[in-house]
Amino acid sequence: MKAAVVRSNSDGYVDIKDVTLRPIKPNEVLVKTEYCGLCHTDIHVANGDFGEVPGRIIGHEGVGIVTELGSDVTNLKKGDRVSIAWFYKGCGHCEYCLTGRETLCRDVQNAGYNVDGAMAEEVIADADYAVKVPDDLDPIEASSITCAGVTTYKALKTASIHPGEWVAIYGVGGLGNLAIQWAKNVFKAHVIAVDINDDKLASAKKMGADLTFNSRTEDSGKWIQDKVGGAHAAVVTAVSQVAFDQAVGSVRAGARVVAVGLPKGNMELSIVKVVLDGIQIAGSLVGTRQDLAEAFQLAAEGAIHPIVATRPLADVNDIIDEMKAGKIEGRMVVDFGLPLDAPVKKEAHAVTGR
Ligand code: 8ID
Ligand code: ZN
Repeated sequence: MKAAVVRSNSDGYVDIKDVTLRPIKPNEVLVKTEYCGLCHTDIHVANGDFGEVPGRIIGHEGVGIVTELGSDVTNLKKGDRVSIAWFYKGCGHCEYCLTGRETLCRDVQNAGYNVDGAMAEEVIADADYAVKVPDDLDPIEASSITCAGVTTYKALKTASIHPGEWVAIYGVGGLGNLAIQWAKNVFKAHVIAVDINDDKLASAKKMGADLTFNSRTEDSGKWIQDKVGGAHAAVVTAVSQVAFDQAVGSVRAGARVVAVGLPKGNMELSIVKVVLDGIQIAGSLVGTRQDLAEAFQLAAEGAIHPIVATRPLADVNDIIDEMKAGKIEGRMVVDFGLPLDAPVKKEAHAVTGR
């Protein structure tokens, strides 16, 4: 079967190779992939940003159909649609797994990083960890929710945002477009979207952002302070260190700054501001199986609609280039039903702003 694997020199791209998966274990299922979105984290992995993993199959926004069941599997059946997320499996025994913080498990396995992922025609999943996709949710949209959606849903929970408060969303990419929709439609917040690209900000408006700001040449922090007296929370999905610094500058006293994006480098924090203004800084990592089930259900009910377009697997390195250049609106999703070299189809599958 065809799979996108990290190159031996970790140059940020992948090779499409023929790969044979090992046999499934008693607790596992074999999944025929239907769709897999390309997340910016896949680029970090292909680049060796978290440690080099040559030969690893990337992909953690996977959705597909169960085709084989291990002998011990009782919770899934053939034909079920399941997701393959970055949180692939925890140990199930540690303090994190036992206290609703399973993504922090010290023995965690992550799809497309330390176990093979879903940017492939087939993928092995652990039956206890493969969250089912509701029947009434579009599987292409579901792929985006498997990482971008659940991550931003969890980040907004972490931001403890209340109805009517201002939240600044930094970065309007695959994650950010969903952060805006969750913030508006589910958390009932007022949203300021910040990006360095006007096309992304136009998209943010369509998603319902109340205010938008291009921070390419001006400091968004100061602008947000002047405009609304500072945000009650900021969620930073931008792949840029400077965005984190601006986010800290954008919030009012008592606010939360939630770090989600993974650029290299350090955040600059004024100790005096953090202490005197009581600012909370929190990292937020994807979401638990329960978070993902909630995000799927809310999306199935129409609370959010990821902006997605489908492409053939052969385009995967082009998608990487387009993502690095900031040219993608929402998410590009590989459709494994398309022939490997199908003509490029870039139009958006669903665009809904409220
Ligand atoms: O669990 C997690 N914490 C998690 C889960 C999934 C993804 C973290 N991530 C990380 C990814 O690894 C990546 O570092 O979140 C980051 C964003 O992922 P993405 O949304 O998939 O990337 P994208 O589609 O390329 O969007 C990035 C956006 O950031 C903007 C870009 O214009 C783009 O719209 N941006 C950049 I680059 N610099 C900016 C700046 N200085 C900026 N926006 C505002 N200010
Ligand atoms: Zn991701």
